[in-house]
Amino acid sequence: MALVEVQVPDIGDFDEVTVIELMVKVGDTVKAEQSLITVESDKASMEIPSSTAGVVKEMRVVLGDKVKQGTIVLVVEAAGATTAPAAAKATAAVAAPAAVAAAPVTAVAAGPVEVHVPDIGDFKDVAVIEVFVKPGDTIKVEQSLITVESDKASMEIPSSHAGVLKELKVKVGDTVNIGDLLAILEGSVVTAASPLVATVSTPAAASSVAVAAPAAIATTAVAAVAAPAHAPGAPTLGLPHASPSVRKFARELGVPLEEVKGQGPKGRITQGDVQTFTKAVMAGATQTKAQAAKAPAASGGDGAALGLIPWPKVDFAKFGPIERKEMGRIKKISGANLLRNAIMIPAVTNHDDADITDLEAFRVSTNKENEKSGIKVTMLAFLIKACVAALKKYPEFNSSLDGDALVYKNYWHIGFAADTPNGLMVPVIRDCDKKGVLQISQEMGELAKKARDGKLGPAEMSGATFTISSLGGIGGKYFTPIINAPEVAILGVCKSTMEPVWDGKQFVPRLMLPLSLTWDHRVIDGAAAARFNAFLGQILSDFRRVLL
Ligand code: CAO
Repeated sequence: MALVEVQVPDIGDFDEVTVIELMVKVGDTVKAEQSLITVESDKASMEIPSSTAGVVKEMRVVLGDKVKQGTIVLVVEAAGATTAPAAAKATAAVAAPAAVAAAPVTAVAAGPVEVHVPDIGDFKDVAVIEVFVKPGDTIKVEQSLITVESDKASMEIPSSHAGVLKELKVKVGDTVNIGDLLAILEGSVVTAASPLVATVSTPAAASSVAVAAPAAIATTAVAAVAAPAHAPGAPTLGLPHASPSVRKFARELGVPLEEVKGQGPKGRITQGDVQTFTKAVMAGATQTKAQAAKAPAASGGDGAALGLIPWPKVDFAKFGPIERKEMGRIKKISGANLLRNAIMIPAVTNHDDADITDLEAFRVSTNKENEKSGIKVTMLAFLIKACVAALKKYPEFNSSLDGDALVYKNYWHIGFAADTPNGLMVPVIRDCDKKGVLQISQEMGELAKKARDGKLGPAEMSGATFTISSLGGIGGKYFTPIINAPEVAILGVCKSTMEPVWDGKQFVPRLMLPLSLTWDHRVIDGAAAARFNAFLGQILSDFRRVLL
């Protein structure tokens, strides 16, 4: 079997182009005309196909290399007589539209002027993949109107005239050919001088190894010249920086390329980037903008994104007088977060009671002693200290999920839910392990006031490792708080009540505090949750244990 050197074919006027993507590697089996590398000039990107079928034995170029016609790309061990015949190469290979010198603008005309697809070389039935302009736009000579794309290259089609766009004759998805009417301009129409200089090249003589890539561009009498698309590093009007085959691949999968982060040179989007994005969407790790738009809003949305039946639409006015009020900003934001957390976290709640008889007595006496200081020691402050002790003993409750890994945090910042006129807010007290109950009580008072006054900054609401939601001052027995992602657990506290508790000999009155611990079952098991609650109960019933 013969070793064949595959060279860069005739790529028109492109002197030296940069290799920006390697699409094959040593050991790969390639077909004749399969794309091997992508090269890029300052104006265009194009794929270089193989002249022959076989197995890649040696790569002769690396990313960043400058290549030109005749540069050996790689060596293939040819699989029999599979070299593409010259004729086939001539039509299939990359036709790089020739660069054309800018024409001086001279004539001024008035009235409607038609703009047609110029000579775009061997490209037939190329798809319009982007439209840059709309009726009413003022167009300059050589301003790009649309981008067209074949399976191997893409290019922008500029306007041959200046003026105001009256009518656009194509849309995304149409296919166009040389001479097709693109647009009608009117107003002060400036015409590019004719003739423009265009390169005419003949198909390269097909040798047994080289790919003939004719840049067969005939000079057109007047007007526009196809300017290859995608200046590297400066994608035009938001067009993603990617090769035609990658964009085709993305379109086939329905991937919105503008949302894919390019990891290639100069941020270029590679096929691997599209695959990574697709995997992330399938795994639910990310959403496309369209999915996000469809996702249920704070109010519940329509549930379509979850495959649910539509949300019931009821004309409430039919049944009685109504008043419609838009929800406030905070309610909308917290609503959307709560909904996501409720749906995405496999949450379980354990309920338990803690005997806080002695602790409450201590709290009341401390407050009496400290009356003059102005700082009121709250039950919530004791709960925070008790939780820090439990979080230290059971560190997974102070962790967060990051993909398949758990991030254990060696700091203990505790959030507490605060009911404000604008809605629920969660201020965060930092480094609770280093602070005493008095300091925590004081900070909590200040933060709760700020929350109610709408003065809480984002920094004061971020970084929590665990949250406590206390309804103790209001009432209730137990509830099921929703975890504040990316935390993995939350403690709900309700109103303590005097209850008869059996001490082994008799019922005694004890002040019992209802605790509801919601935990993420992906991270925490039921037994651990029960242990956490039991430990918390022990601390609250005898706070000296915090010191242990
Ligand atoms: N059991 C019985 N009484 C309790 C109690 C409990 N667990 N916790 C507090 N109390 C009592 C206090 O003793 C105090 O009574 P006095 O006024 O007679 O002294 C009163 O309730 C107020 O308590 P506090 O000043 O200590 O305030 P707090 O710690 O209860 O609340 C804060 C502070 C910010 C948590 C609260 O104002 C708040 O916003 N709570 C609502 C939180 C919320 O909305 N959670 C739900 C989130 S999920 O939707």
